[in-house]
Amino acid sequence: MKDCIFCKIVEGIIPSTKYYEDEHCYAFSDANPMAPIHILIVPKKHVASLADLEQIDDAALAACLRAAEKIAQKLGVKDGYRLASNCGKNAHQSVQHLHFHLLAGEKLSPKMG
Ligand code: DGP
Repeated sequence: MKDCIFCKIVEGIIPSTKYYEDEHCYAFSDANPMAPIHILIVPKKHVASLADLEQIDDAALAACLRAAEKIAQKLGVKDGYRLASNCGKNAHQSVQHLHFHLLAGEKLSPKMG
């Protein structure tokens, strides 16, 4: 989609540090890391958020979720990770292209809110 930062990253127009890619999804470093490992996993097809899942195939959604464990294994993540997706204003979603934050590399806050 025109004017979507994450579409431009997927297309390689905006550079990124890639961690994983398959036919459905792309994963890259978050520009504003909140943990020693902070990677964003996005579907290649533009969809704004979890509120619009009917616009992407189940295979694309599954690929994003499965990518997290693949990346964790590739990076040798020990003792777990968090996978989170902010959806909408109240959750402070700032980029309107569905993305999953993969956070790891330290003991994460037990607070989710
Ligand atoms: P959220 O608040 O859930 O919408 O998170 C959006 C994340 O996207 C935020 O952690 C910072 C990251 N981000 C925003 N713009 C860019 C960018 O141009 N490149 C990269 N790598 N990350 C970005």
